[in-house]
Amino acid sequence: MIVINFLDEQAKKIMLGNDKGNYTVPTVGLYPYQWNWDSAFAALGFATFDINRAWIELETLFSSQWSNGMVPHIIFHQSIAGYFPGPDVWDTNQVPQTSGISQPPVAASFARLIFDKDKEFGLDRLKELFPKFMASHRWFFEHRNENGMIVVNHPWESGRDNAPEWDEAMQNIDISNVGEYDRNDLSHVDPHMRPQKQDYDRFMAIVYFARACNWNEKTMAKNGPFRVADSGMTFILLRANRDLLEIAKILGEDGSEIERWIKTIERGVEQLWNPKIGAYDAINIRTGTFANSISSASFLCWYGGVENSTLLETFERVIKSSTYSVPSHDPNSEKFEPFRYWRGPVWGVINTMIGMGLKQMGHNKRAEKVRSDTAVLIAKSGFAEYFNPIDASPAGGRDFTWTAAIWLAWASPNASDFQEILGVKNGRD
Ligand code: 9WN
Repeated sequence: MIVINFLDEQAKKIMLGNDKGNYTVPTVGLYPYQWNWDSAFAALGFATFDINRAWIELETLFSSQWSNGMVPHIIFHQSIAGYFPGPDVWDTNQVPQTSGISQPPVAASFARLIFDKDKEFGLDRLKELFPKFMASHRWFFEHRNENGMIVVNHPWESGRDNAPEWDEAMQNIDISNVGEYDRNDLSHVDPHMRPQKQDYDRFMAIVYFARACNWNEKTMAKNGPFRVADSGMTFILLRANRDLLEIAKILGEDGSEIERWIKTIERGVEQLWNPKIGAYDAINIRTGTFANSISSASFLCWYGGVENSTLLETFERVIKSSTYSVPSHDPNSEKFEPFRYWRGPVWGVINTMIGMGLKQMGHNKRAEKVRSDTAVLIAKSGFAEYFNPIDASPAGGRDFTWTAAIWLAWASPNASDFQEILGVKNGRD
């Protein structure tokens, strides 16, 4: 218990250390700005000890929403030397400056949880945010919807930068005009834990294409160098819509548009099922081909409220191949790299969503394994950005906001509040 209380205190300290007043940076140095889904996780963490600060985090995030509804993936509140690509590279003409793509929309789901913690306090805050959540989800349906599958225009948009899901689509990107650039990430983190130059050249080629067409969504959808349907994004938006519908009911708002969105994705998601690998997969929209990649994004299906017994078998197999759950890529695949960013390591935030989903679908034992593995990783190796799934070593940035946040809200044995809100009473297993 002493260790747990110590870790609770550490987690709070990290969050407060990364707190810039009305937003939180993911970690000092490596990521000096506000990131979209990091902030939503931060809000969940703040809600365990400062509910007002939790709402402020979401409000700051949505104050940079574009007029078309998009919530950008990075908000450059102040100019800080040392992050590449910085605001001048994105050149999106926003105030404050922002990147030009989005990130997984977890905000509405977490706002619902934060509201449930203190309904009286949160009601006005939720009311103010509701139209902004609607505009953000509508943007996804207008600009990232391919037949009910949700696509990403850049691997960064998925939040899983260099996952093997993107390899095939990335290969086709022309990098002849990318030229030289200086990456700052490699001065903060060991290069063998980060995406490689071949990935970064392609990341930049997509940014330069989008910048050249002035971030025009129609042009990017039609001719952009990268457009891939992502099971992670699709399940996260499905879940976010279910939560938004509940929020609409709480506020007495019309939920019919949200109901239509839910039906659209429920149909769309079936196309992402790849029987060859027994998992939900990514599809390159340009070529129609599956990535043939079993990744932790597939296991977000329960979080999206979708049941699949074959996937449970795949999940069991993947979990058995790894000391700690849930590796971001199948350890049995030749592409598995236990230290390289999204090609194998465990991420606490993905585990949180997988654990929440498993629990809500009644898979209590599996949910508890994912939670306790996450807790052990943090207890052994601290609040790292991510972890080696075989030997638990810490990787990437340290003193990471979202790892601290999910510890407080979900992984810590003391995190009973959210576990009760999230849990189902009568699990099947
Ligand atoms: C690019 C901040 C972000 C996370 C992403 C993670 C990583 C950035 C990077 O860090 O991406 O957006 O420079 O690698 O992949 O999920 O939001 O923590």
